[in-house]
Amino acid sequence: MLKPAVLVARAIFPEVLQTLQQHFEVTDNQADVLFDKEQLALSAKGVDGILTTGSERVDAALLAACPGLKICANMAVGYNNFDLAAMTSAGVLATNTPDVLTETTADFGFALILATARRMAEGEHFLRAGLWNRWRYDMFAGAEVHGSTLGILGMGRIGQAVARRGAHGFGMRVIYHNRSRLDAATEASCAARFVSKQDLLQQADHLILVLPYTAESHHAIGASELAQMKPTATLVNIARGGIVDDAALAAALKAGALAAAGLDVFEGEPRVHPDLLALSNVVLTPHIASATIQTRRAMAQLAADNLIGFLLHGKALTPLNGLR
Ligand code: 8YV
Repeated sequence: MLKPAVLVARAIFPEVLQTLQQHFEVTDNQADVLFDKEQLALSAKGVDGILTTGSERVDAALLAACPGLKICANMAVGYNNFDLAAMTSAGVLATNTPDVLTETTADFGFALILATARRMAEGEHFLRAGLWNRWRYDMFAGAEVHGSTLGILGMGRIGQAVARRGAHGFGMRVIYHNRSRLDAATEASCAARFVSKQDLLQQADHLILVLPYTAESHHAIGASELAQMKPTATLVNIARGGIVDDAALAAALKAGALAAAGLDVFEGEPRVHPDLLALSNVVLTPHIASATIQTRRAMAQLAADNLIGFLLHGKALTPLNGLR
């Protein structure tokens, strides 16, 4: 019997690629060439499935160019690179990788909160530049994390994991805002209190963004939201670029309307707004919140298992759209 054909759009763990090769005719991209739209469509022509990452956009044009396509398995929990409506109407299954990255991503979110509040990047740059010649009482004095108010915008799995760290590990008062309020038992398990977005902005000492990027969440944090925050507050974004208006954030940081920011994601990444690069009160990391070897391997394996499950047995593990 002919094996189904699969495109693995980016380099992945060799052992996961080998598993896929046992089941499928695989076109790999271990050279990790970044395909443009045309190259992606060309490479995906005739395949039954694609293992995508956040870098590959699956839209109506790609779907039209690949009429035999049955599934796109995203190696990411976020799926704003998918036009889900177009995929559903083309009868193409979409899958993502929830759960396997929750705790790891929350760890990194917390690391960014700490690094931002405690000015770790600034201190390190200062030391490396050879500027450290004495102790001083207020040198890189930052904001308290333990016992302060943690604000969480977006309270899905990762938001809840951040809340648990804040409440149980750092004795923080945790408040959150989300499209829908959590049930009482879940709220109690992460000791978090639902508040309006306005209260969240006004009360948080440290605000972390953990919501999906959609048309609705585009620039959810812009100039007017930043203006409502405490001038001593910090902002951390581990969700998606585009949720924050990066130009407005840079302006607020420059004006002292906000103390500091920790950013793992950027509008138009891998480009970073030059005004952010020019600031010292920002911690900038290259979209690595899920990046531990174990977690990235689990994400790749889950994406592969979704391809195997669906193309060989008719059932994916973590589908995003119902097809029939
Ligand atoms: C991915 C992420 O590594 O899962 C997500 O949504 O942002 C990251 O964990 C990235 O999207 C590449 O696929």
